Formats: sequence, C-alpha cells, structure tokens
Amino acid sequence: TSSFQWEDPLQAKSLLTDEELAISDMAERYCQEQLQPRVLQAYRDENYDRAILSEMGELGLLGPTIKGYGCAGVSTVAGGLITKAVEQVDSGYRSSMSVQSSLVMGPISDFGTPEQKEKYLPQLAQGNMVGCFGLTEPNHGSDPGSMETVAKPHPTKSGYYSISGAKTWITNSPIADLLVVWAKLDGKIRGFLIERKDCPAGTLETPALKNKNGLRASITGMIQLDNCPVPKANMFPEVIGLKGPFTCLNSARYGIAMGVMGALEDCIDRARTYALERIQFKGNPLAKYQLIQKKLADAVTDASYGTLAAIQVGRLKDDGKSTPEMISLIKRQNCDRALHHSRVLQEIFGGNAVSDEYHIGRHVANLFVTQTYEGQSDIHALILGRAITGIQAFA
Ligand code: TGC
Ligand code: FAD
Repeated sequence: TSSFQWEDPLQAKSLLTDEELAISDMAERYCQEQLQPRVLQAYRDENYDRAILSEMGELGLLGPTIKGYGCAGVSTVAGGLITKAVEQVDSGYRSSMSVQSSLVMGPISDFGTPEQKEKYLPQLAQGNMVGCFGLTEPNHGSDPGSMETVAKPHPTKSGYYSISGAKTWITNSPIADLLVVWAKLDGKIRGFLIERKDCPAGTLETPALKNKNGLRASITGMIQLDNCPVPKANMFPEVIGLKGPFTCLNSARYGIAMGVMGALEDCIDRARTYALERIQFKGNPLAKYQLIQKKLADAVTDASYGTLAAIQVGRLKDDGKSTPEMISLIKRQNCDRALHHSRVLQEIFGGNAVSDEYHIGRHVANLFVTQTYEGQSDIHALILGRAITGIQAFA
C-alpha cells in the first residue's frame, strides 16, 4: 500500500524512467553537496564562481538534451530535472546553466553549420567556454522584434560583418567567451557567434550590472558592440526572424518551468521544518495552527501540479507534439505560483525571514526575476490569449 508523501504527493517520480531518476539523483547530490554550501556567500558578495560551469561540464549537465558533440543526449524531462535540482539551491545558478545549455548550445545545435558545431559545442559542453545570449536591448525587452542592433558588411574587412548596438540584462555576459547576438541584417533578424578573443580592442565591451536585488549568485551585464568585426562564417546561415531566438527560448522556458518547482520545493521544505520547530502560544509548534497548515497545503498542491504539467509538456516536446503556447502556459503558471507561495511561506519565518541564513528571502527575490525574464508573465498571458481568441493584443 502507498502512503502519502508530502515531498511528492502525486507521485510524479512514478512517471520517470530509470535513467531520468538516476540523472536527477546525481544532479541533486552535486547541487546539495557542492553548490548549497557556497550559495550564501556568493549571494552576499554578488559573485559567480566561474568554476561551477566546469564542474557541471564534467558531470555532463551542460547541453544535456543535445545528441553528439560530447553531450549526454537525454530526454527533455531529464534536462528539466537537472534545472530543478540546480534551482532547488538557487535560480541564479540555474540561470547561468540554462543560458549555456539552452540559449547558446541550443541555437548552435539547431541552426549552426557543421563547422560551428564542431568548433564550439564540445568546448561549451565541457564548460571550457562560457556563453551568453544577447536579445534584450535597453529600449526593447518584451518586444525584441523592434531591436536596433544592426549588422552590415564590414567597410574595410572583406568576409566580415560589422555589428553595432547594445544589449542589456545579459546573463553571463561579463565572463562570456562566446556571445550569441541577435541583430538585424537588411532589416531581418539574424544570429551571430561573436568570440571575445577575436574582437579588436574597443569593439566589444561587457560591463557588469551590479547591486542587483535578486539573482545575485549569477553574473549579469551588457553587451556593447561598436563596429565589431564578425566573420561571415559566424552567422547562422539559414534561420531568419524571431523564429531563431524564440526556438531556443522554448527550451529555456521549459527549463525554467521545471526549475522553479525546485525553488518552491526548497521553500516548502524549509518552511515545514521551521513550523515544526518554532513554538508559539502554550507550547505548540506553529505547524499545529490551521492557518499555517493551509499555507503549506496550498504550496504543496501547486508544486505537485506544476511538476506534473512540466513532465507532460516535456513528453509532448520529445514526441514532436508540443506547441509554444503549452510552454508559455507552464512557464507563466509555475513562475507565478512559485513566486506567490514563496512570499506566503516567508511569513511563517516571522522576523527570522529577514535573515539570509533562512534562505527563503533569497528565493523570493530570485523568483521575481524568473517571472520577469524569458517573457514576463503578462506577456505569456497575451500569447495564450492570442491562441484562445485569435486576436493579437500586444500592439
Ligand atoms: P510574433 O508575430 O508572435 O512571432 C514572430 C515570428 O517568431 C515566431 N515565433 C516563434 N517561433 C518558435 N517558437 C516560439 N515560441 C515563437 N514565438 C514566435 C513566429 O512564428 C513568427 O515567425 P514568422 O516566420 O511568421 O515570422 O512576434 P511578435 O513580435 O508579435 O512577438 C511578441 C511576443 C510577445 C510573442 C514576443 O516578442 C515575446 O515572447 N516577448 C518576450 C521577450 C522574451 O522572452 N525575451 C527573452 C530574452 S532572453 C532571456 O530573458 C534570458 S534569461 C535567461 C536566464 O538567465 O535564465
Ligand atoms: P518591458 O518590456 O519594459 O516590460 C515592463 C512591464 O510591462 C512588464 O510587466 C511587461 O509584462 C509589461 N508589458 C510590456 N508590454 C506589454 C503589453 N503589450 N501589454 C501589457 N503589458 C506589457 N535578456 C536576454 O536577452 N538575455 C539574457 O541572458 C537575459 N538575462 C536576464 C537576467 C536578469 C537578471 C534579468 C532581470 C533580465 C534578463 N534578460 C535577459 C532580460 C529579460 O528577458 C527582460 O527583462 C524581459 O524580457 C522584460 O523586458 P523589459 O525588462 O524590457 O520589460
């Protein structure tokens, strides 16, 4: 007979293959043993340890769904379980990994030439190179189609484009060796691979954006391009338009949808432990009070629904049956619910919630960012609204 398990109430684990369970266990062990002990100091110092990507590369956690080129070639659900394990510790660590896996390795795998794949994928998979993804600009976030960054034939170097423009809020940009940059060539959006080491002085700057309120354990910056020469061979040859960046965003958004369930589970675990230990009024633990129990019941319910929904969409994705709207649905719902419940569970800690040593405040601040990047929740509502009504409401 089965008994109710609060950590996995709807037995989501029963839907996983043996390989997926093994990958999830391995990732959780690494995250709890190697990442959890350093996150508090990293968050305080607003410092990202570059070595983490190499450690992840060694374990095969980078670009895990890609086949070949030294990548693991596992299922979409297994890739999601890796993001969930990492985000259980911190959304910033997951962010840095997601960018490398989905937003840098992803487009190279989907749209790159054989030469681009051979040159970059193995290096990125091992964490020898760090990548970043430049889509958002200072004047264009939710509406990247209006971007101002331009590419044109280089005036003096034949066989090169010259790229100028600015990208902002770019995860990993200050430490990136390889920058995937989206720019308009003849008015059409194209993707370019820019190698930092090949850029002449003054043509590429990547200043860090410091003093963030959230996601402090990841590094974020700008990309400033001033007539930066980029070999023509470094453009993705065929993909044109927003389909390029959005195809990789489908995978990254999937990773976030599963990932934030990890952060929410960590909030639940910590709040439950605290409620069982903290005594208020006549020797009772907080956990005895109905209002506290309701907070936990609501959070556990949404965590279990969100994980099941993410597994379902992952299975459909691998069968070629998922749509971008399904990914908008789970990205929006899981981020919104994780943020809401983290804020409610934070109340259980009373004044101690204000101390970073209880970790809940860090998740709250991080989860605001997850609700904002890769399509703010209201933007995903409009994507769903368009699919439901047939009427576009963005512009
Ligand atoms: P729209 O007319 O909807 O589409 C233009 C073209 O793009 C295609 N497309 C997609 N293709 C594949 N997958 C998707 N999800 C797609 N969505 C759109 C579409 O088929 C069309 O193709 P074609 O061939 O007909 O031209 O474009 P729009 O300009 O009206 O778009 C509006 C909107 C709101 C849907 C879109 O711009 C949007 O999603 N905005 C949100 C912006 C966003 O997500 N930015 C992400 C930046 S990267 C980031 O945040 C990384 S954080 C990483 C981390 O640290 O973890
Ligand atoms: P805006 O587009 O100005 O939106 C502001 C508000 O208005 C939002 O609530 C939005 O929903 C709402 N809004 C906008 N348009 C409409 C409309 N038509 N109808 C109703 N409401 C609307 N980008 C990258 O390219 N690469 C990265 O690696 C990356 N990493 C990031 C890391 C961090 C820490 C952060 C904070 C952001 C990152 N981003 C990255 C940028 C992120 O994708 C954008 O912040 C996000 O897409 C929102 O754009 P915006 O900030 O310009 O907000």
